[in-house]
Amino acid sequence: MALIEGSYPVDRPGIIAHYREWLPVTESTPLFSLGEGFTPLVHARWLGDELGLKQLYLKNEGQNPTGSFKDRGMVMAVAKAIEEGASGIMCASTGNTSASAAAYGALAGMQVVVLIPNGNIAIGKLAQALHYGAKVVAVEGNFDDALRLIRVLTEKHRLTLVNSINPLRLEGQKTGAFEVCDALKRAPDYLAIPVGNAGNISAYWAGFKQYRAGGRITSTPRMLGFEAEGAAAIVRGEVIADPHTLATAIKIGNPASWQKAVAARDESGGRIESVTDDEIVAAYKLVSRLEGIFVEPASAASVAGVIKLIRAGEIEPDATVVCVLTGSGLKDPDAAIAHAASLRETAATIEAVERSLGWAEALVAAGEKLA
Ligand code: AN7
Repeated sequence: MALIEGSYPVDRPGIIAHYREWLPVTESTPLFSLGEGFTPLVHARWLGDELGLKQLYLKNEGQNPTGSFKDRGMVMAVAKAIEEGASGIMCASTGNTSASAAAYGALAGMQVVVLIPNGNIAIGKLAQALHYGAKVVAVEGNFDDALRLIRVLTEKHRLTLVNSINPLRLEGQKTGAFEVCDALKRAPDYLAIPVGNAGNISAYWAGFKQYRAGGRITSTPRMLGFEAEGAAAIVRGEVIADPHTLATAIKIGNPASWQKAVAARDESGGRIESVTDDEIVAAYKLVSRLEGIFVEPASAASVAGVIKLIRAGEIEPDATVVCVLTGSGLKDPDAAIAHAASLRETAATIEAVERSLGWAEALVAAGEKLA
């Protein structure tokens, strides 16, 4: 198999090299990598105790090279684009896809063009796309408008479309399911995941089915997908013209992989439900405070959904549950600061710092007690 003429990590395989027998890889597919995949599956004891779940695991996809799960799909899509001699790639994005496309496009030496909904992507993602050197076009419209334009522009200008409607994206992303099973030595009972375009839930389901067919696992999990309430097209059964949620990554009113997600739900005996922004924020804070894992708001939808189902008695306490945490909290510092305690600003003196922490009063009170 050909190795790309260029840079790659020498100390770890990429997902293409590691899972090549399960992927559409040929002799001329470059073993192309930024070191994506092999993210931690954390046995979440503190959060599990809080929820009454002994076997709760968090798949921390924020540890991918650009800080989201998109890297698994992008490495595959870009490797195949190289193999096919493409000159450039293009996508519409709520942010993470654009960051990932820009990074892998830079590594491949390709032209990258991304369309984003103006004013509606987290600042870290925008910084990444620009910094990696993509041409970033901010359109007056939402993600669904941008995706509509991309379908036409990629045809017209013969660029490779790298949104998750490109099946190679899902091929790469299914390796997340392989890793979960490899780590647990079995399939979990439930796999909870945020849903935006519904590509990732479809990819994980494809991965579980393939691993079962290949004899690596004997059962498959129930797939639990969670949309944000203001963008819950699949739950409501209709396209949402003006979706809204603070979780901008999943602010999508017409999911591209809608039918695949419904099939994943039905074939697995699972469900697709919605969570409110308040439920997302509560889970967002809980994951960082209890487990030390900083995620972006959209990623917390999987945990918010599990909390909701546990409280409703719909998940058994002895079940093995995996929540996919899709992206890093560093992507969206504005959301993080808006939902955290406020900063304590003081003069640079011992007394001022103690006062700001409430320690001065505590010392005075202790002194009074002694007196
Ligand atoms: C952190 O970047 O759609 O259901 O354009 O960034 O497969 O769409 C991002 C989606 C979940 C939803 N969590 O995954 C994009 C984009 C995070 C995300 C999703 C996204 P899909």
